[in-house]
Amino acid sequence: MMQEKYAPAEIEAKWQTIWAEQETFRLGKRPEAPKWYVLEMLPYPSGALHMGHVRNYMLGDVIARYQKMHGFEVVHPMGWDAFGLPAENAAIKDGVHPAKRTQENIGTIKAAMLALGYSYDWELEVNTSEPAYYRWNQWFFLKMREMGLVYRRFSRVNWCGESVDGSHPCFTVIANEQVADGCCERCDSRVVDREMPEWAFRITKYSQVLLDALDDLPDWPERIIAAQRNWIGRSDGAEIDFAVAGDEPIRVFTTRLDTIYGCTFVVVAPDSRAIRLATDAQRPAVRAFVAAAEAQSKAERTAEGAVKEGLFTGAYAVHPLSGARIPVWVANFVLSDYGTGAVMGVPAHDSRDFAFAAKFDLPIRRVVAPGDGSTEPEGAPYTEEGILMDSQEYSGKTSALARSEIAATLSARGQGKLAVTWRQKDWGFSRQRYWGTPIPIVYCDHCDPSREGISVPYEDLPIKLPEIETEKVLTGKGEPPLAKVPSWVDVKCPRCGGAAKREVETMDTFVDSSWYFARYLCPTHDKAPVDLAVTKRFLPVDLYIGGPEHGVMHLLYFRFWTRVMHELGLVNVDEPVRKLVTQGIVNGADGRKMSKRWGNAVPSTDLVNRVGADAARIYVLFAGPPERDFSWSDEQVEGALRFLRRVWNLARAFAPAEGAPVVDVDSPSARAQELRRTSHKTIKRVTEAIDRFSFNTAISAIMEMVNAVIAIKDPHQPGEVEQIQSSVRIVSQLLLPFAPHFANEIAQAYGATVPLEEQAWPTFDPSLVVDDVVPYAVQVMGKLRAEVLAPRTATEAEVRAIAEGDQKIQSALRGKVVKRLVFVPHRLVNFVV
Ligand code: ANZ
Ligand code: ZN
Repeated sequence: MMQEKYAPAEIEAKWQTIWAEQETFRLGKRPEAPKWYVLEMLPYPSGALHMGHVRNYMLGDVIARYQKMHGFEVVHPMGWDAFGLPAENAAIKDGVHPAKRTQENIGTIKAAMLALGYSYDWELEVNTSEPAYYRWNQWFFLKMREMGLVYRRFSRVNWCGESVDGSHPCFTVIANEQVADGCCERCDSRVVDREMPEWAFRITKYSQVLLDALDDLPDWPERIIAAQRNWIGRSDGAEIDFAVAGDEPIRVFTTRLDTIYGCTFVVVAPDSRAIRLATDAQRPAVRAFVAAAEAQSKAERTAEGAVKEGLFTGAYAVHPLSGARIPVWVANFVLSDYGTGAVMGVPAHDSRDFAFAAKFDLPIRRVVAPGDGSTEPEGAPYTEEGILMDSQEYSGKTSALARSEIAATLSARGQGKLAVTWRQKDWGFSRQRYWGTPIPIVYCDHCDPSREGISVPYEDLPIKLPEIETEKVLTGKGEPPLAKVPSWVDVKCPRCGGAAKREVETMDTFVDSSWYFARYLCPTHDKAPVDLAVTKRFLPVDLYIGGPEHGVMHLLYFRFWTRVMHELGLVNVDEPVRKLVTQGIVNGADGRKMSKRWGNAVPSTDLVNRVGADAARIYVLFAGPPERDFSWSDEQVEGALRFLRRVWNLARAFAPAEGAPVVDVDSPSARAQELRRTSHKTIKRVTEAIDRFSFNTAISAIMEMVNAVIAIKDPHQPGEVEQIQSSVRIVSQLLLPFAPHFANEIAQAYGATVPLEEQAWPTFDPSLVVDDVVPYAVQVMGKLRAEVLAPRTATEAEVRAIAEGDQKIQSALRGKVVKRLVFVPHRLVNFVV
């Protein structure tokens, strides 16, 4: 018996209990079945789950349940990206230990997830801040150091460390992407460049393979592929030398070797070389210029529209082909860490050089003309390729030909060669923070005077974060927090046993999220990070869902790490993810991105308490296509609840008596037949919509079907009640991925004995889904026995097959031999026996 009123709280608690007790979502129940791995980006456990998260996880949940109903062994895990800055910054403010806060937040979020009915296998749960997890980060570090993929370098980094208007700086290195307008995205403090030692992964060793493999990811969004391609940034060009009296030649990188005769100046980056190159007269000015440029962060210097500052060094270089004397300048737009840190200035053909030449009154020399003979406008650079002019023996040749011939000439003279430059840099991963994975390194003045760092032996792992007195250690001032814990810092050297010091830096949390997808598959394995026997069965991830903001860094690190794991024999795939879906942003009712910051976040618990999980789920999916942004609307939430109530009332009105058998009615009425067709068409539409990730149209198709059922107001003709019951059953199956508690409750009232997740996804009868159909009278020896519907385009054989499928015709033909068939298109068939 279904209750009179739809009561989500009761039903939802009931089914959540059943799923838990029956371990409905436990991995490993279908050892023979093909696998399907659905992964959602693991959350950072901040205060509450808001609707942006809810939608992200819903997209995965729909597919997980849908694929389970298709018979797959579904992997659907969840875990916590538990290390990181926010918990530590909060600790600096209020003294609550990050571990404590993180644990509380996880409890809150997990409860919110359970209340939403997500189909996770919680046995797979991973928490990256636990030693059982991060010890493997340390293990990877050691292995990768042996492989030559980890090294220590000095580099210019973005340092978040200058308070602005009372902001609290993060006092750590941050990535370029976390800098906005020269400030830290997290805390709004000013970001400055700092020269300091850091640990780095040699990800650039994989630049080419990571680039090439993008071609084999047809199911990734085009814009993510483009973003990765651009980030890796392979640039094909040449390096050429401009001789300088009394110094090393200046080597420049150019992609336009064909414009070399148009070079009227050379520009070097503002660093020590510029100071060295400068003439004595110019040196003080150059030194001041370099100092000023260094005070600017890289982000500021290269921002589009940034003012082009420059200064003549007083030095001259020799043009490698023409022998001309070329002035050497220093300018802020030349980066010391791209290409060779120097460029040849060709103002006639490069916009930036043009602006520079205009500002400093440098000569402009045209050497490439459009190939079609058109004249290019005066007062602007011509940046396309074309035909060379005023370029000695290369004049008249195309840009492409000239490039290869010039490269050959220069290379024969030892003055240049073809070269490739990459935008991608190695991944600096050391952070000056407490709440992260300790780097397993020890410094011993005795064994390691140059401070390369001595690797901690594997058997000493994990190097656990020390217990701390939060207020004393997490101060947000001075040295890295771990340096303030003497009992932890002071160790014995693993080589000589003498007094030594631990590395006090911790790892970037992007390390944690680079391999968690594999750890989910064997979260308690303790021989290695993961077990090949298991990863072999379940990788790659079939579907990965997350925010587009992770399109570059996380997803590149993730791809890089997978290759390293393959080399280490831990997995047997090169690419971690087959299909990637990036979701749009959920905005608050005010149209701004939903966030604590704007006070417009709707916590999922508020919504679930008000309308129930199923209505909340329907709402977030119905609001729009996954990849599109949408704005919160209370009205639409109510609409979702009203829809479920309508279905509830319908199902209750026609619920079969307990134990009532399913009956097939002989001659269903035309209305019943039409409803049957509508139901099958809906199965088809919903199935195809889910396959396309068009969950909103899937739900609207179900809504239309429900309307069609309700439209039969007084079902009294043969087969109508039965068909309505059958349609309600179909509705329950189709609703399962979207409103699983609700769907299961109805299915149970209609006789289901196991959860719908364990049942098969409904299939449709192809003959029932054709739109353009005509009724055929079916006769046996001239006597009308039945009426069937056949597609208007059906052939005689197809109509015959449909007629023979009808029960009444089957019994009329039983024991008889059909001699002939009379076929009148669009009218009748007559069996002559
Ligand atoms: C001469 C030239 C002539 C250039 C011309 C372009 C057009 P991508 O494609 O991004 O790799 N460049 C080289 N190193 C640089 C550095 N460290 N900082 C700033 N700019 C640098 O761009 C390559 C081009 O960017 C190079 O080709 C160089 O300018 C400049 F008509 O050389 B070109
Ligand atoms: Zn030592």
